[in-house]
Amino acid sequence: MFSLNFGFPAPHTVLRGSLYQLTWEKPLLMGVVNVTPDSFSDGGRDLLGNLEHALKLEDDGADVLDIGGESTRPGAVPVDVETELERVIPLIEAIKSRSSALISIDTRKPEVAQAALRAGAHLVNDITGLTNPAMLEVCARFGAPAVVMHMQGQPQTMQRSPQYGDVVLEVLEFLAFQATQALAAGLPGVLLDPGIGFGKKLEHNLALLRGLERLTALPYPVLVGASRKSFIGRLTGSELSALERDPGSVAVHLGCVARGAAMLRVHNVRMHKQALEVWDAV
Ligand code: HH2
Repeated sequence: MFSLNFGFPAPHTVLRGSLYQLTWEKPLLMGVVNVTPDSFSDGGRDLLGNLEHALKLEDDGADVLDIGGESTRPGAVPVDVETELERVIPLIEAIKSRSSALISIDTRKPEVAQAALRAGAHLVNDITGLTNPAMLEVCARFGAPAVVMHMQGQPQTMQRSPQYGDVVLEVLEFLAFQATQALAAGLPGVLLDPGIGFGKKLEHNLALLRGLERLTALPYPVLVGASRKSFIGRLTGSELSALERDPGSVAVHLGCVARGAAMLRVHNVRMHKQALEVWDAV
């Protein structure tokens, strides 16, 4: 167990769905499974390849598998509901037939969230922060908790000129408000996510990471997803490819755990698992 010196709060329940409860004594790992042809760092596998990838992430120590059928990288072209459903539902069904892993559906579309929950997903990861009332309604109806993420703008244009006064305060106020709305709508729980790289320049990402304690002081578990994001390359002053950014991702995420993060959304689960175990031990 991490000591309080690392700013790690007492164990508590991170997720409580209608049929399960995930308690948090150590930081949890959410493994990214992109069922897309155009994600910024991976994707492009067929159904069997995605199933093998998901099961490997579970084997590597993922506590939750995050299945996404639409890339939301800066400039990404949106996909329609049918396409997204065709990508994610067969995979969720295949995972359910082979494993009892907790499954998260990474979508901003209520129709996709609903079909995924019906197919057995356990929680909804909404990059639009539950701003769509239909998404709130779906989550409440299925008794599903949700990740509430902050984004300024839309993926296609969000990196053109993001503007903030006090970025930490603005993100915090948005997340706290959306969390209250979600609980009032009947969701059993939420995780808050500052949305690293979603309508944020390098300075905004850094301010949010350095000021994460202001978010983790709120009475909700916090998730951070900095894995392989481009600001990591920028910090090293070199043009690292996405796959070369794993060591920087681990460094960022350990800093987040030190500031009280409860869950990390990562591509390389194995590397993060080892880093967390060793850091815990020393
Ligand atoms: N980042 C991405 C996608 N979904 N969800 C949450 N809650 N937090 C994040 O930081 C986050 C997210 C982008 O990463 P990835 O899924 O690997 O890329 P792409 O959107 O290109 O598929």
